[in-house]
Amino acid sequence: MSTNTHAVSRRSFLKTTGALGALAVAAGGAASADAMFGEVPAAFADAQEKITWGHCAINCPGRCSLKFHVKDDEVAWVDTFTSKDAGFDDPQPRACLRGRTYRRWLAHPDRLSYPMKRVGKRGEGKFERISWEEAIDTAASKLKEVIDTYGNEAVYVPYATGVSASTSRPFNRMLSLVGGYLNFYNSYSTAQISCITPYMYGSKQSSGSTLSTAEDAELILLFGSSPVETRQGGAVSHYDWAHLREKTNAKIYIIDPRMNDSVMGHSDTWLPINPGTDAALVAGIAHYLIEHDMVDLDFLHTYCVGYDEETMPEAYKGKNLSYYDYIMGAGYDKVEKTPAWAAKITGIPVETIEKLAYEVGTTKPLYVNQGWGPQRRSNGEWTSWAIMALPCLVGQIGLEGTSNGTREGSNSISLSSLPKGTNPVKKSIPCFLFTDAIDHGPEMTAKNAGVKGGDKLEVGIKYMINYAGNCLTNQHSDINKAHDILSDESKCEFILGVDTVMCDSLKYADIILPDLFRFEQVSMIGTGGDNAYMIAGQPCTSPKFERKTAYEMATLMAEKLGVKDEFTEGKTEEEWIVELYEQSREKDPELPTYEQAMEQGVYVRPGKKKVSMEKFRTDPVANALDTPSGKIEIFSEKLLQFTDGWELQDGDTLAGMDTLPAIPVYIPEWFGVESTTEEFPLALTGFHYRGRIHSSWGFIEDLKEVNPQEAWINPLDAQERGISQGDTIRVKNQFGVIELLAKVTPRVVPGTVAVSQGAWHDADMFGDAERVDKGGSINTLTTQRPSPLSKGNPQHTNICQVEKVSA
Ligand SMILES: Nc1nc2c(c(=O)[nH]1)N[C@H]1C(S)=C(S)[C@@H](COP(=O)(O)OP(=O)(O)OC[C@H]3O[C@@H](n4cnc5c(=O)[nH]c(N)nc54)[C@H](O)[C@@H]3O)O[C@H]1N2
Ligand SMILES: Nc1nc2c(c(=O)[nH]1)N[C@H]1C(S)=C(S)[C@@H](COP(=O)(O)OP(=O)(O)OC[C@H]3O[C@@H](n4cnc5c(=O)[nH]c(N)nc54)[C@H](O)[C@@H]3O)O[C@H]1N2
Ligand code: SF4
Ligand SMILES: [Mo]
Repeated sequence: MSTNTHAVSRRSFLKTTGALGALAVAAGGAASADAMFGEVPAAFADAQEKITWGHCAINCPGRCSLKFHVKDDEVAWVDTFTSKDAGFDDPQPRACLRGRTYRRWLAHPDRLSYPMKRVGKRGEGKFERISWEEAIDTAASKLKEVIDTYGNEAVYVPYATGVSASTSRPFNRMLSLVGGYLNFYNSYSTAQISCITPYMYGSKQSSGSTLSTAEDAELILLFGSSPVETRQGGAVSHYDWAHLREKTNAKIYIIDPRMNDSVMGHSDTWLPINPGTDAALVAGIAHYLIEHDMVDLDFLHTYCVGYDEETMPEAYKGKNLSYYDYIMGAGYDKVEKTPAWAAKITGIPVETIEKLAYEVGTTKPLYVNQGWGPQRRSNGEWTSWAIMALPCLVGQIGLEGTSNGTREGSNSISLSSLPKGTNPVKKSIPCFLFTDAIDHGPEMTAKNAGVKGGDKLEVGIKYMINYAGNCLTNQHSDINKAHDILSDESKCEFILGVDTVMCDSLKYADIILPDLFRFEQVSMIGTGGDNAYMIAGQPCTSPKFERKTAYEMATLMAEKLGVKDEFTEGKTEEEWIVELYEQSREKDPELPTYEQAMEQGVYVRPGKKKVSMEKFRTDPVANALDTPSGKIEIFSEKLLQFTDGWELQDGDTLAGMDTLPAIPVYIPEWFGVESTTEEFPLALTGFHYRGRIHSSWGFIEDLKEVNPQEAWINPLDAQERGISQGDTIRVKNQFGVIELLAKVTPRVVPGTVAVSQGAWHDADMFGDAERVDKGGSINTLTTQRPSPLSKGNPQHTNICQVEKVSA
């Protein structure tokens, strides 16, 4: 493999000349159109083709390269970077089906083309075209009014992930210049694991070893991770996973309530587990290891705190608070965590747990990895902590072929981003609690809602700029409740929505601005898996209709608010990109020049095997972690101190405790396999689907045909309910009802239904009392109650009932 030796002849870009610059002309044409996505429209047949490069900017680690074949200033078809472009076989940031269907989105009849104002009720979706002048004027004057009335703490930019690029946060920058906005912390992706990892490993060890490291492993355990589905694209973990399996002889176990697609194509073992119970599985394994003398005591005593009495912090000695005491039944709930105990909870037979435990105890190197499914749950902080504790029990940390139990690490190219400016507002909320902050902000405190930077909120959220996100409803939880909060105009008084299509969240906007995709403007992004790469792109066509870039929109607002010069610093977006890129090159001089980068489109850098915590393993004193003890903390005193005095709800902690556990225990979920009810007797778990990235592409009919929205249900549960494959069914619970197709399959554990997240919510919110969601969005059924420690979204934790829709 070499670094960008690929020929550039097919796209020898002209020197960039702003919005319309960089056109490459090439022969070729209609015959090469991808049959799957339709013929090149007849109108283009004779036109000369130009090719431009761009990147996928959706929240998918692929960030793939897209190749636009453009005729008469219209995109005729889209494909991707291939070995022909590269001049080498791999790695190639090739786009998946979704990326290759972009033409379906960018030219869709529902694509937003003009600024609009709302003329119906919030959520009704009735809008009228207005001028840019009116749109910006309204958005700016409302902002001023809210700031004057309530202060800047009432202004908020919700979590939203539809655009990743080096200049993708212009609205935050604009707001910083007019007094600021309420911050958020956490993400919807990793709230629980990102919160717990620093307690255990310190703040600098958040990622695991690269997948390439696992080539040296003898045993590989993946907990709730599916690189083939969630790391798609030609140059990230999907690719790395496929290659790893060609190279390794290791035994691989994938532990998941669902037989995910990453299990396929290798003699892997799927261990079906009840959702939300991984910490119980780990506890059962720990018990076996202890009983059979397979625990690495040297490692635990040298590198860790809290495994047993010997390494408990002074103040906590003699109280049976160690992990060992939890496992052996001397402390906490006083239950011995035998494999038989774990079997009942996890649904995994006791012999299987014992066999797995034996293998864990005897096979080295052991590579333990977890995805983020196990942590996006009500007990996710402790689940992810327990999974991380597993390799520690057998000393499989910091050595060749091992990982630290977190998600795989990567090699990536990091680019400097548009400075967000200094936000004068210091307070911050967990992003998942924004609907609470709209509904009852002044009741939210540090101790009941994780408010940071102050003891409490003074005011609720009154003004939002929702840019490139569908998290107001569709991707947030309990859509019915979110609707009730957002549709009340006395609560959040103004919502500005910026998108490319009328997603469900945008129906709640008061003013809508139509955005250009990143491949309709100059853009750059870096990413990577085992290998690192960067993609630079030029506009594929001129801007159509009245669409503008987000940078232009924020500039217009800044101008209205009298801070244009401070906002732009006299620069166009492209000038910013050039300047930021030069900053990146100063830090990383191997990067090509800007001109080269634009010419090449794709820059690839072969990555290195990275073993997490290698230095710490070699010398734990010289390379102490930045935890309070400098060691791995299996018991965290800091967690106890931080959460002292917190208000907890029933089920947040172990029965009988009034504090949060400071070791990785199994806490039964509030809505889980141990808390189903007669009314809702099944667990309901979610996953990220290959048909969409969240809700993105969720309205593209061709993709819906390939990837229908289905509820996975085990034949045992289906039979009981008279449900057959392909039936239309209703899944319901205390929060709502969704309608979708049944996928009757042994690929999901009995007693649990699995529904992919991100389907487009489709309910009559005004006429239908039941608000049946015929789009099948799982967030009609999820709760807004946050997980106890991180205050994150526990969106995989639900219970339900399923019934066939009568004919
Ligand atoms: N139940 C459940 N819910 C979940 C999850 C789960 O596992 N289960 N996962 C959560 C996670 S991890 C995440 S990250 C969130 C993601 O939630 P979101 O950040 O809301 O992601 P998307 O649904 O992809 O929405 C992205 C929006 O950006 C728009 N967009 C795309 N390209 C552009 C562009 O160029 N410009 C503009 N202005 N807009 C654009 C799309 O049309 C879409 O409306 O969802 C969370 N929600
Ligand atoms: N195709 C596609 N790719 C994506 C996305 C997408 O929407 N679609 N979203 C992107 C984003 S923003 C993110 S954050 C990541 C999300 O990446 P992840 O969070 O890792 O993805 P999930 O599908 O939520 O979970 C991974 C697996 O965990 C399983 N799982 C759920 N609960 C449990 C549990 O309690 N125990 C165990 N052992 N397994 C469990 C699920 O069945 C699933 O197979 O993916 C990214 N990639
Ligand atoms: S959705 Fe992901 S895998 Fe598909 S083209 Fe975009 S970045 Fe690549
Ligand atoms: Mo995410």
